[in-house]
Amino acid sequence: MADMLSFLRKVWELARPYRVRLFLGVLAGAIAGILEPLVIAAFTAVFHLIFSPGTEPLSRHLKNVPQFVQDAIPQVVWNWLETARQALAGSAKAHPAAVIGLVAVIPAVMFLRGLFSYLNIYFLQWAAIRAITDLRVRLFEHLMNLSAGFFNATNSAELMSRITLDTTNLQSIIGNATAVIVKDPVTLIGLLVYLLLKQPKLTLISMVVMPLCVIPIAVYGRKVRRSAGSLQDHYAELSNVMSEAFTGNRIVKAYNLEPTVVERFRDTARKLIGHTMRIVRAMEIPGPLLELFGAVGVAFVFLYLAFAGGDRASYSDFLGFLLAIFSMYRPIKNLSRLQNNLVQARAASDRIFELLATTSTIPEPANPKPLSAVGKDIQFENIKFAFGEKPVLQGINLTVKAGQFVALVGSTGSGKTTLTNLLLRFYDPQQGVVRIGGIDIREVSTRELRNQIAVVTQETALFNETIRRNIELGRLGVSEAEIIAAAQHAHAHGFIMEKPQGYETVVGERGVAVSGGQRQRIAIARAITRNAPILILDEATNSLDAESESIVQAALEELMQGRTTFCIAHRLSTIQRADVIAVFEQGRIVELGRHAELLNRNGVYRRLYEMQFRTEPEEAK
Ligand code: DUT
Ligand code: MG
Repeated sequence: MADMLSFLRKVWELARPYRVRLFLGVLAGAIAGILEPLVIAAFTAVFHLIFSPGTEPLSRHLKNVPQFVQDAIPQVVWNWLETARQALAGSAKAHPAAVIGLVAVIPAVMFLRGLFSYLNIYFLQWAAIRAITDLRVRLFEHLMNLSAGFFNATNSAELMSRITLDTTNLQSIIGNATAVIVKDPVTLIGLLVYLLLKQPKLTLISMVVMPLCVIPIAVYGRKVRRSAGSLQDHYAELSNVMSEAFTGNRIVKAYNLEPTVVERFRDTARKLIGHTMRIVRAMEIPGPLLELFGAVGVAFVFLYLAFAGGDRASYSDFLGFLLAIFSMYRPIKNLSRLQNNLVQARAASDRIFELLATTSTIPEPANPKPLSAVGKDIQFENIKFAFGEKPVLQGINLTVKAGQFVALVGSTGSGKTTLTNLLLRFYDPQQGVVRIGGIDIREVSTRELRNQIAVVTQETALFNETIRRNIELGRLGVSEAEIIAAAQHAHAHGFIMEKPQGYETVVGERGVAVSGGQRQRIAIARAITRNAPILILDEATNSLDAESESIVQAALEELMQGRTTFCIAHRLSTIQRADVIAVFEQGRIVELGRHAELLNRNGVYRRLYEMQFRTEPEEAK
């Protein structure tokens, strides 16, 4: 109960900016709820007037219409009703207008009820979709500010399902539930008051079995709670299967994995069946049960009338009574579903708020220091870093002078990329400090820090936009001339111009409209536009042919002028002129020095170098 309250409070926080419409929706719901018994009252009054107009005074006919409504009836209408009554008592044809007007009361009240029901839903959904959109944006924004470590550990398809599915669920449930929360209790209370005023004894008799209704509602509520949570999980899993299958579709095809993937999809999709059906049962069983209980109640009333006799109500009274009893079903049914709806909404919202509560493992400093890396040395001091239990870097000490060209070499998995990730502050080391110009990078805002760095990585990520835009993303607002200059330096201008759409070519999802090497050159152009004092090249010339490589290499060297550059390369030929070469082995720097020194040392570097020297000619054969 307490957590339900805190859930409702969170929902209220979301809806608060839209409280005016929310209030209008609630008001319309209350009016629609009050109109419900009035529809019945009008119906029975008309019924009574038509079937037994007699000579009784008008007030007798209107006895089912609540007193406050009667008081509100203006004199004109009153006179007109009286005319209608007399017309019906004599010959209806004498005053057709009055009679038609009288009968028209029923659709008129119905119209009002329908109108307010519509406004009720309309306004509430109006507020709900806006509140949920805010939540969705907030969630996305929050996720975008989480650390690289978070994205490593979390499945992207699952995140997408949270932002789309869970919030959509929350929206439809909140919209529906708020409509039920207001309108149906008002309807129910209105009807009950009406019944108790008119037929207290019969009403109580018909209600004898009502307490039993609580049982199915309570029993099914609990089941829904469990299934709703699992359902969300399975949907997330389903999007995961899909995203893997779609992004990896070439591998799927090449290895004939279609049946395997389809099988996995089928299994996951089938897991949804059980939980969905449980929710269907929970939603649909209480309704008919309630109707059954209601019918039993009405049967009791008939038994009472048959055996106890007493004051048998007139037809129209009894008709009104039955109508009111049956009108109570729908709101009761809705209220019994409301519980299930709220439970489902909570399952969805728990997951959303859980994500919103995730804090970044890369805390921003409260008073960030300004940073300009131009002309500043970079120091790694006694760095120790591990992914969970797995130690990746140990005892790293490395000082890089401003403008130096540092090469990081070493076997795969030795921690080269990780070291540059520490400089970018994708992670914080467990021990040790990274300094730029003597300032601990943890004291600088990550935004400012990353503004100082341009990166070309192993996986050259392009966005599914035009080539121009992809280059421009290096530094937003960069001029057309700079974009072209950057492309020329990256040896990309030529192939870009050969494309029919030139710079307007959309690279396609994951850059499939351009080749691997072209993609890499666009990424280099992007790094060039960034014009940052620190450069990280992680296998930047990885997928270039020998000719382009030498040209891009020349471009990169031009780019490296005056910038501090970290260059990770497997092909040692590209880094021979580095100011410092750091040789990594199992997370440690085992050798440090210039090319010639390291060769003379006869150590790891020499071994790596000779291996390449020996194998390269063989490959060429
Ligand atoms: N590692 C993880 N989780 C990650 C990234 C890496 O556990 O998110 C591990 C794998 C590896 C070690 O850290 O054993 C170092 O990885 P890094 O990417 O730094 O290796 P590298 O030197 O850049 O290897 P490569 O030359 O293959 O790029
Ligand atoms: Mg790497």
